[in-house]
Amino acid sequence: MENVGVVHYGFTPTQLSARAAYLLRGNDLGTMTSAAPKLYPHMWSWDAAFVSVGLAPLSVERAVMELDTLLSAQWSNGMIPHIVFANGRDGYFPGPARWECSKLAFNAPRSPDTSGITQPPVHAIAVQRILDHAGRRGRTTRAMANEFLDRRWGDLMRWHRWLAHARDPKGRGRITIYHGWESGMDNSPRWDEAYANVKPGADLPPYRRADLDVVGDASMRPTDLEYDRYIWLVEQMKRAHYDDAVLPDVMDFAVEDVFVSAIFAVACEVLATIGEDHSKPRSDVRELRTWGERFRAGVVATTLERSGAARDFDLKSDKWITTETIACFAPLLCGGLPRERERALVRLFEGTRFCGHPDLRYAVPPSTSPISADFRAREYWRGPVWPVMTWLFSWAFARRGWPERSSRLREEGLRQAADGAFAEYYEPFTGEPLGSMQQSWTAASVLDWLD
Ligand code: 9WN
Repeated sequence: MENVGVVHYGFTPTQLSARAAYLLRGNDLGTMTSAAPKLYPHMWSWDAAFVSVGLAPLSVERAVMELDTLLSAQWSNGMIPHIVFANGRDGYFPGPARWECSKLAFNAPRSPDTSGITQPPVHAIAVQRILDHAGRRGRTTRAMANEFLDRRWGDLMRWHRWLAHARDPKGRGRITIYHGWESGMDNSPRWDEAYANVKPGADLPPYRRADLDVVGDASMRPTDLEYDRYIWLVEQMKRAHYDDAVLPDVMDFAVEDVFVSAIFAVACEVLATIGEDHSKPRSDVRELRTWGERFRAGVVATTLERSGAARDFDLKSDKWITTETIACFAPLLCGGLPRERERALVRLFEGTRFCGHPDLRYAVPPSTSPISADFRAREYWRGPVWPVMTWLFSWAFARRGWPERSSRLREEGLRQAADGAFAEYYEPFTGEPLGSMQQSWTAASVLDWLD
């Protein structure tokens, strides 16, 4: 496939990491980094964790501050909200006035303002990176990082406990999400069937999208119908006062998200190891290991016998959701598959349906398989490549003991990033940067890769 109109500047690694660092400084609002300067002028939960990974090589102190800001907004039930709103900043919808959490939710903090849903639990990965970097620094930095861990250990445990209980009340080893935004992959084809049952009522209060003011090309973003559904679900939650105990009965959307569950499984393992290394209570470490095992088994139980591909489960229609998206590879993050099945899944990842598709500009996983009928090359989570997902798999593969696979993703991810745009996502065939430019987590991924 020809690359028409795409300029690749080809920055050197040194130039690229300097630009990435400069970008994060530019997006720094003081004690939080905005997910992107225009489209997302606030702090997002999983973005903040990835951003801390990128900040850690620059300044362990600043990386700690990022997580401190996020954890200061934790709800009293343990939930880390998906957005922490920057004071007095406008330009994103739905903003605090629409969520109304501090007014409606008894678990929400009075301040800062937050959204009322959550996002994937990647935070333990950031804590691990912070501690690793601190270990290579002087005594003061090490002491500061240890003090951070002591201060926040209880909060991290409450976060994991909330996920394991409130979001898996039946102990199935899979996290239930009540909004597609909670998956972080908002309009992935994974959610199409479940969203078909979300029928916005006539009493959906009017609203105006802000995202299209920033991203001029509407074909790169979710559709208006999708937005109506997103906002309708927020309305349902508000009417339930964001009460964990009520959501299962009132929400039109409830799915077990296999990708979030795999992230949770591995995050529990990572946190347990941190706990062991830093003499945290044995009972906490035991609990984390038990959750890690439960969720790994929960992920494995979703997989197809022949390909090893993982599936989500729609709790409303009581059906498995089978789509060809990056979420199929959830078990590669947390492990646990029988050997043959895992081999098949790695083949799927590296083969022509995903990273090995002959027309891909870079051999990195697209959000949806180009071979799938659901594939849309420019549309958000329906096809484009998301650099931060490439980073997550390269991190996981290194952890799984697959250094070559990990470096291949890193190299390809860096080749893509050499355009210096730090885009939110990329067109898989042409490499055209799409969505928001100067996206913080893209810069953070590059900083970690180049460290
Ligand atoms: C809704 C911030 C976030 C990411 C998500 C991504 C996108 C928000 C939006 O941006 O979602 O949460 O308004 O589209 O899908 O993964 O955390 O970067």
